[in-house]
Amino acid sequence: MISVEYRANVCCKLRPVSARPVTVSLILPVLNREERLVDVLEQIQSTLADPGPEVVVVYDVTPGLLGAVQSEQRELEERFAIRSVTRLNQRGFGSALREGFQNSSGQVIIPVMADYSDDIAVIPDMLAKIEAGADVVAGCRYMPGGGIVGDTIKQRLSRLYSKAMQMISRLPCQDVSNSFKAYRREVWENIATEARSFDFSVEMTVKAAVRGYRISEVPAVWTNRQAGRSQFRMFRELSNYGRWLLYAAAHLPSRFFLVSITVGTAALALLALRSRPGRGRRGGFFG
Ligand SMILES: Nc1nc2c(ncn2[C@@H]2O[C@H](COP(=O)(O)OP(=O)(O)OP(=O)(O)O)[C@@H](O)[C@H]2O)c(=O)[nH]1
Ligand SMILES: [Mg+2]
Repeated sequence: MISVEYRANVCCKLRPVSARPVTVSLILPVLNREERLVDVLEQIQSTLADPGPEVVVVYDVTPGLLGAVQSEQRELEERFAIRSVTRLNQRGFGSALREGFQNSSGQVIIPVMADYSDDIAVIPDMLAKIEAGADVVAGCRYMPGGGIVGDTIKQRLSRLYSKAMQMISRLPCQDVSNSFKAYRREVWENIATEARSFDFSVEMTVKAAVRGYRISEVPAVWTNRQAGRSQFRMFRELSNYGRWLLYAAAHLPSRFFLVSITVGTAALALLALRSRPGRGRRGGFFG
């Protein structure tokens, strides 16, 4: 059974960064409960000017926890004027974000993790880039001013993934795997996405670049979760993330990738010719 509830409908405007204010929606995905969700909402409230952005929290809830989650929702809606979407028996980080995007109204949409890992103070910088013409602005951990607090093997693999993406494609983004990105609504409306899991933001960024949207970056510090349980399963995600590398290589190949493919293909062809039956007896291809 799938149940979707829509609660308080609040749309606010972020502090104008130019003469024409940009409306912003923050999408917070939550699997059952996140201990630090209140801290994130407090930080949003204190960092972003009054009136703040539209905040859409997308809960995926196991039926046994519905009662507890609903009372938390009522409290948070009253205290922070959030909008919450509740899905029963549904899962998936990507599908939760999609649900949130669909139920938001801001001109700029920004996924924010509910475990207090994203740097809310960076949002005005993201908006300034959008106003300067960018369509997607990535929070980047790998540029001066950015960083990771609480480095783990997963973070190192994530960095390696972003490096691999840069080597094989022309994607102008050093931190493609970070979910903390600002998207102009038009980008979301014009891109068909299919990722149901954590690779959603990679898909959005790669497809946006393929469609010619402008990608920009701002430094952001990402803090590893200090409470609760991670939902990220490394081996399950390998094929999810792998396919976007292939997609990027096919649609936005880098010069390095094209040269490597050409040289590799030529080397294989030479090897194949050398090992043709009869060649060896007559001295081989060069002999
Ligand atoms: N609605 C919904 N939210 C999810 C789902 N999976 C993860 N989330 C939320 O998405 C955010 C990121 O998930 P995490 O488990 O922290 O993933 P991660 O950041 O890669 O892992 P950590 O390194 O442990 O922080 C958190 O706010 C989760 O509650 C899901 O299936 N549905
Ligand atoms: Mg996390």
